[in-house]
Amino acid sequence: MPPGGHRLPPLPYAYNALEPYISETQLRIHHDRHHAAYVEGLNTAELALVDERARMDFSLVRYWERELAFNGSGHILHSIYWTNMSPSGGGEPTGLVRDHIIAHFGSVQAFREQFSRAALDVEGSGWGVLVWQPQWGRLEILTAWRHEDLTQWGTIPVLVLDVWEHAYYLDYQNRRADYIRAWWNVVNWPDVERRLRLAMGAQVPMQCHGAPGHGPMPSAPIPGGPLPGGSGPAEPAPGPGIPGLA
Ligand code: MN3
Repeated sequence: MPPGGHRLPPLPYAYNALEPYISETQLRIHHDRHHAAYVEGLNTAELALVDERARMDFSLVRYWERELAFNGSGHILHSIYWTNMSPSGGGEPTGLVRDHIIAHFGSVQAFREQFSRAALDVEGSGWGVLVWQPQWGRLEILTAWRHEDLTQWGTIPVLVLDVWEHAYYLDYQNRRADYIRAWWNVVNWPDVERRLRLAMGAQVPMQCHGAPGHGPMPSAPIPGGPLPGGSGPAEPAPGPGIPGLA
C-alpha cells in the first residue's frame, strides 16, 4: 500500500440490510461520508509526510503525525466495524470465540455486560473494542477515545463497536444504550472468529530473546497458542519466525 493509496472499502451488504437496528440513512451517511473522510484524511497525512521528507522540512510533523494516528485508526476501526455486522448476525458466539470469552471473562453474559458498559461509558466519541493481545495470549476489552486514545500497543481488534454519535444519532438520538442493545442483534460472530484465528497467528515480540545478538528463544510457550481443551480445529503451533496465517 503506497502512501496516499487507501480507498474506502464497499459495505459488504446493502445499505438497508441492517434495518430495523441501523437504518439505511444512518448507514449511508456513516459509511459514505464519515468513513470516507477518514480515508481522505489518512491519504492526506501520508502524502504530507512524503512531502516533508522530500523537502527535509519537518516543521509540521507534530500535526501530521496526529492526523496519521487519528485518521488511520478511524479507517481501520470502521473497516472492521462493517464486517463485524451482518443482516444474519446476532445470537451467541460459538466455538473458539466462545471458548476464549469464557476463559477470560468467565461467561458470555459477563463479557457482554462488560463490553456494553465499557462502550456506554466512553466519554464523548469513541469505541468499545474486543482485542486479542498476542503478548498475553488472551482477549481483552479496551475502549478508545476518538479512534486512537486509550489503546494498548500490539493488540489486534476482533470486534469493534462505534459509539460516536454519528453512528447512531439519526436512529436513537442520544440513547446510546438503546443503540448498543440493538447492535448485538447484528453482530457477525463468524467474522469475529475469522479475525480471532488470524490474530492468534500474530507474534509481537516484547523481549529480545532470539533477536540478532541476544541468544536463543527461551523454552517457555509463546502467547497466542491454542487454548487447552478449546473446541474447533487446532491452531498451528507457534514457533520461531512468522507463522503462516490460516
Ligand atoms: Mn464512525
